[in-house]
Amino acid sequence: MRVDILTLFPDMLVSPLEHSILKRAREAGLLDVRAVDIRDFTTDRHRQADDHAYGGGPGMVMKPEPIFAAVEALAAEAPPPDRVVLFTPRGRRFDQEVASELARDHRIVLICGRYEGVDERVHRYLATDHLSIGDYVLTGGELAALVVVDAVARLLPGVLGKEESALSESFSEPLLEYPQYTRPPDFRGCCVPDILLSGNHGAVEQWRRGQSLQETLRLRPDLFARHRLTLQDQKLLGLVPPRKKRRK
Ligand code: 6GU
Repeated sequence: MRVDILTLFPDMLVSPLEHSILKRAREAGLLDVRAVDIRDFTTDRHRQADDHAYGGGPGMVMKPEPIFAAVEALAAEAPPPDRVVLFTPRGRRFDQEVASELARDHRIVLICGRYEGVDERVHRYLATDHLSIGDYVLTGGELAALVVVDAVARLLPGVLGKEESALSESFSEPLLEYPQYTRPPDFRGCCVPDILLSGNHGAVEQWRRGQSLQETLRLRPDLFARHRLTLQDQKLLGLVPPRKKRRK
């Protein structure tokens, strides 16, 4: 998948892409992320990419011309982008479902706005999608773009190893992950649950499922409400009484 990220601060994007799984994905040719400096598409001597807002008010607004020019230059390369995403607090909330949608694309262009704003014509006539990563205000879209690239990259075929991708299955359901432990079995008196040391794989699976359900119910009742409980889930939560032994 190819991702072009348009920004006034290309250096902000470098380090997060140079570590761990994203680094490996890029080296394997599964992910091609490029930072594009919007300023390179200005035509004036001062390379001016923002200007005062018409009508007054504080802060600068990102000018439309260099952003349009950058997207048009990129769109001339094949394959054409599947979408042009503008990061804005006004956008659709990014979540796992949006990540899965984006992961099906071959090529996307991401535009990072600075928080004071982007000329409305970019919103209306250039962007095909508008995304926000949550209800808080960032200084710009760069961190949001990195969040999206990270969440999308791990869904691309081959990016996660076999063991890691098994973990990703559980996220296709809106449930929180179960608690994980590693050695030592006793750390400052806090012990790993016996069941995990038992070697009984079936019992471990059930315990994990029960923990996922309980923790989701306790910490994220909103997520829990979206989850369809199986009969097995209801039993693990103690919602179904155990079947009475039939009397002979
Ligand atoms: Cl995409 N941009 C800005 N400036 N703030 C945000 C955001 C985006 N998502 C959440 N807050």
